[in-house]
Amino acid sequence: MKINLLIENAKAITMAGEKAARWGQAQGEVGYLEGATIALAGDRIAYVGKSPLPEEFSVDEDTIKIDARGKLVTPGLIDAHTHLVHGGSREHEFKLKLEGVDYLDILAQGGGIHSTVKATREASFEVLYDKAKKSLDIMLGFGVTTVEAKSGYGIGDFATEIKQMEVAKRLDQDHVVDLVSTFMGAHAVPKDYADRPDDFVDVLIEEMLPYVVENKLADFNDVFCEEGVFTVDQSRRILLAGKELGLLPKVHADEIVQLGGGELAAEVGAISAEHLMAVSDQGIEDLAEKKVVAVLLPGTSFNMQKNVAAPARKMIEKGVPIAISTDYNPGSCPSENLQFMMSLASLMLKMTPEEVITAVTINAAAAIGRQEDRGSIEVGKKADIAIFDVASLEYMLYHFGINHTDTVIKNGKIVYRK
Ligand code: IZC
Ligand code: ZN
Repeated sequence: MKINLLIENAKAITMAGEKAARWGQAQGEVGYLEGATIALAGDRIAYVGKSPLPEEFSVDEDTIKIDARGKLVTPGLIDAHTHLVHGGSREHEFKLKLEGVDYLDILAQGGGIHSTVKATREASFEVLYDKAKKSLDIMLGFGVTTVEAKSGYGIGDFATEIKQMEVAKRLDQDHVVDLVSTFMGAHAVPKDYADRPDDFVDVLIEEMLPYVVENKLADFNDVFCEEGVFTVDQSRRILLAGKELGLLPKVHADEIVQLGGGELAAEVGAISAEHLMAVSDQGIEDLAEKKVVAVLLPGTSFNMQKNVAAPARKMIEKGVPIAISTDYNPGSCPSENLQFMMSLASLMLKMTPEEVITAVTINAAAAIGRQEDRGSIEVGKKADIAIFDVASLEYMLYHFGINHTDTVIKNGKIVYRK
């Protein structure tokens, strides 16, 4: 077999093992391989090991060689929760937040998500595409090779919702980063439905969900289950209706107010429950029992400035698999920097660096149903690899706020170099 790219002298965190999310103690057991050779053929990983490359693999003058001595090699990072495609920004809310005005109060007064809905509606396909592409380039630079992208800024205006998903679809084709699409029509109640939200739930279920499925616009269906947004009962209806059509549920659960979103995610068989800053003990028990991946977003906790963080240690103790993502969005977390979120996961959620790297690789893959072909450095998986200019994982998280990326490899090709 011909090798296109050979990484030598690597200190690698392979995450090799079962092709599934890790929980409990296993979340922190990552498996270092020192002095490793990693060989890539086409878009796949062909060999990983400590010995010299076995003879069945051929290396010639076309083979690109990377000497990774002194650097850290990991699977390409995965950002499993973003609101990538949107128009405009919300820096006008920054001052309000510093004055102590609540995120949900801004939303209730018609700002927040509604202001991004307006900006997204007014933006053309091209404008949304260019803006999202810029963000994807930034993410790639941070070592991210797969990104989940939610719609949700069209809400009542279905054409805008579709435009967002079409942009994500096009970017998945055009950009080296892979995109996984989530329909989030239930991100806020449109203003015209403010006094009859159940009618909007009917529209979502009867008109929007079938269209999304027929046109293959998304893999997942997400709901903002939150006080003043969608109730647990409304969320359940929307998630079960989507599931019946083949869209796996995801839930923005117990982000700000404890409504029972964690319990709901487990009940409807969600692939993931996101945020969980206010999750109940019962919610944690239920997520652990069903092995729903908890996608925690410490950048949002940090940016909300309320000194509340998701109870990650309790989740790990109870056996909930944890992923860490950016939540990149124009309101609660305007940052694409997953490496910063990794530091915050240690500093704010008290996760060990090993638990954190699991959370942005194999567990993040599991949160978007891609654990079979990515999230670890193993023979047969996609050749998506990040190389960081750090001697250790501890150093990477400790030296926070900067970009440690040296090289990013996607589908077996070098796509970013410092
Ligand atoms: O635009 O505010 N939490 N949805 C739920 C968001 C944050 C995104 C936003
Ligand atoms: Zn979100």
